[in-house]
Amino acid sequence: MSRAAERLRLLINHLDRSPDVIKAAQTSAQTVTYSHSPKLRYTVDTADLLTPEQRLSYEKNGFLLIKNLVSEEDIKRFKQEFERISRQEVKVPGLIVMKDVAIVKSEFVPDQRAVSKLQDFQEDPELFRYCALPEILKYVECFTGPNIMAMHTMLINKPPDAGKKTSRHPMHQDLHYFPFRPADRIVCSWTAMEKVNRQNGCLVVLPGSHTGTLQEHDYPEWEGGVNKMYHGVRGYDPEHPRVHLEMEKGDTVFFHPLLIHGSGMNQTNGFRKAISCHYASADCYYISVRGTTQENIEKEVKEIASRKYNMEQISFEDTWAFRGRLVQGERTSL
Ligand SMILES: O=C(O)CCC(=O)C(=O)O
Repeated sequence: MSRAAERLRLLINHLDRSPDVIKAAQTSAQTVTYSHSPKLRYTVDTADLLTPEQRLSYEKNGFLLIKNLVSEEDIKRFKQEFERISRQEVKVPGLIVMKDVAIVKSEFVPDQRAVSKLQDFQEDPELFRYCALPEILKYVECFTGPNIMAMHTMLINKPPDAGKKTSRHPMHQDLHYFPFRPADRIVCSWTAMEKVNRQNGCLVVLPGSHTGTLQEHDYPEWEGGVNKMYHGVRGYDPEHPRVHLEMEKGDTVFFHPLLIHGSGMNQTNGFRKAISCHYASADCYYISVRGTTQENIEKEVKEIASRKYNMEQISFEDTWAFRGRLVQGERTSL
């Protein structure tokens, strides 16, 4: 047994005997505490990369923040590619270029200021390099196992809020968007492309919410308007403790698809950029969402996809199967 595995075994034995409160790995935002012994369900760290504290922290809280993971040079290249796409110098098949509702309603701005999000950049080799970075994949494998699919890609350019609070991202669970399971073998990596803090709208998470079930989601009733596809979770406990993930450029947070999270308003004059990818084990399988709370997002995605690809009949599963790309191991199922 490796030293890390041995430490983990000792730590768990210790926890099994003692109900005492212990401290978990510290995030940049705050320290989270434990009060009972965990079962290792959310991690599959076969390579023993995670320290026992990191592993237990993810099990308990549903997220893990790794500081300084992506290099300055890579982030610079992702920014440059984002700018080229925004200036329409590069055409990327399948890419969705989104604009903030407040900006759509104002005058036309022909550059990156108009773009609030790039989604589905799997056909852009420069941006897609993010999803295959070895430093990211080695952590992803701790949650998905060795066969890894990059299922969903985004570069978020949160704009300065125009006064309508539309730059907020409502609290949600990413699993709402996914017709594949098991949830525990799916993980998101989200890398800050600059310093993110409460002023420019960092991520905010509800630690431990990943141990719950998938909740009903819909558009929130916000006076200033809501961005397309930004569904919010209905009826979560507003008293649940929150963690604001303040991060430096290159810091990366990995989180579970049931973790309730969102992001605040950007109250600065600058744009807040982050790049992210949702990964799933290639051994995951598709499910039918008929009769479930996910029917509303299925309908919306199918409508967008059939307009975009000019196909009358397209299944929810197909919209995922042709966007997914293998980044490690074998494409066994998805
Ligand atoms: O980057 C953000 O502001 C939030 C991103 C997010 O949670 C999402 O797109 O699902």
